[in-house]
Amino acid sequence: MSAIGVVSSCSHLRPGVWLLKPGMQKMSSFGLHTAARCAAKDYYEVLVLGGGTGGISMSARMKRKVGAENVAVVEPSKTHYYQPLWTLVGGGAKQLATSARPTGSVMPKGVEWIKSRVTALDPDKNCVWLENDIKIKGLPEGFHHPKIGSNYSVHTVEKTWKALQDFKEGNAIFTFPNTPVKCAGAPQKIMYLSEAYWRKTGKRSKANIMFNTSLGVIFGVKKYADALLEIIKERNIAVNYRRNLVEVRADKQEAVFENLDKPGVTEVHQYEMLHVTPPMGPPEVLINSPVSDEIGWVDVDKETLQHKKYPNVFGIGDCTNLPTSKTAAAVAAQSGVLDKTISLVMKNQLPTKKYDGYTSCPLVTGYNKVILAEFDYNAQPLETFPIDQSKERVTMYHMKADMMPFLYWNALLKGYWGGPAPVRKLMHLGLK
Ligand code: UQ1
Repeated sequence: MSAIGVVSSCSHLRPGVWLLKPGMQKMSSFGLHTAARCAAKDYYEVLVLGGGTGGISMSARMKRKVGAENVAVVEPSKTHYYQPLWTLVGGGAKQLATSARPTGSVMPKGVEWIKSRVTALDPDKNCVWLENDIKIKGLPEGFHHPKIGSNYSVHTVEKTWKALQDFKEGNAIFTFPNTPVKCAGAPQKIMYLSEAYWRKTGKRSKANIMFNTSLGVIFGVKKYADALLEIIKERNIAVNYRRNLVEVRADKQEAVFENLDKPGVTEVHQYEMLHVTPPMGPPEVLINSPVSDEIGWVDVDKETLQHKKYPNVFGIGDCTNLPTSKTAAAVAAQSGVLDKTISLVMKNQLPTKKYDGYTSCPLVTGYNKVILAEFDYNAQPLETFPIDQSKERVTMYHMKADMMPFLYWNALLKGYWGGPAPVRKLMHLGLK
């Protein structure tokens, strides 16, 4: 019996129910599950779990009591069955189809249908957890077809280069998902490289380049966003905001995007090349873990990196809920702070050194050009060099392509690179 109509409290003494969506999948891999799609709200006065007989009839009753906008039903099945008829179907007296109706058609009008599955209940906190089973339809299988790649997985990064070289004529689409990602600049860096490559090989006029992003802005720091928008204009690239990739039909070279401002409304684009940035999130082991926040990120103090509840636990890197962009440069700066924090905690002292959220994104805008974005928790530029880093520069390209790998292998991994703060101080004569 799938029809379990569990109805939460709707009295004024107890609050309603929160929906939690661990949602995404671990950073930088495809497959398994994601939660690209979310419910319209994450809180309902009445939440009905299961859209069977009990669930649907109770949602109709609760709609009359508290109003449709305050009721939601969690039900993964697309079809609702009138099961009593199955006696006759089994006996050959009725066709199975006569017992079936689309779930959407039995949902009371105005009540939200959350197309997901409940994985855990937390009645003490009035929370339910939803499954992360909404992946990009058609992936990762679609990667077996040519014309599609992703720089975000070791299995697909070389497919990007192949698709780029094989490009003949048509749409080149670059995506940004509806989740946090590792290095938020990377989804557009490959677009600028592609544009430059097609210019170099005489194919630029054959390419209609599109950046379809779930976000409402091109980049979170205004100084660099302004510079990028100039480049986008100059290079004749189309940006479509609030567009989330929900399906890839690789055999037909079609990509389907949902308009996040009009849930349920989709657009289909034919592509000659598609670069996918997959939805990302915390690793499975951290979801619902005692060290994690509601989403599944390790819950640490944003300045000391010490766990908020367990003083002998610390966090660094992509798995944490530090509200900054997830990059290797951020890890470098965090490693310096965390070293100090742990040293003091080991001596039973309080941590003193504070992480300012420093992160850096070398925005590759061509085969010899980089805008070196560096910023802090407040999305304010925090630049190492005393020059305008929002300009495209050849020197910064060499720093990214030639110097950074050396610094990474020989200094950061060996624990000798805690980020560029000392260089910045020197460059700014101690003023920054
Ligand atoms: C950095 O520290 C770092 O970590 C090694 C990176 O990752 C590869 C970077 O991309 C950048 C830009 C920095 C910052 C370093 C300087 C010298 C600005």
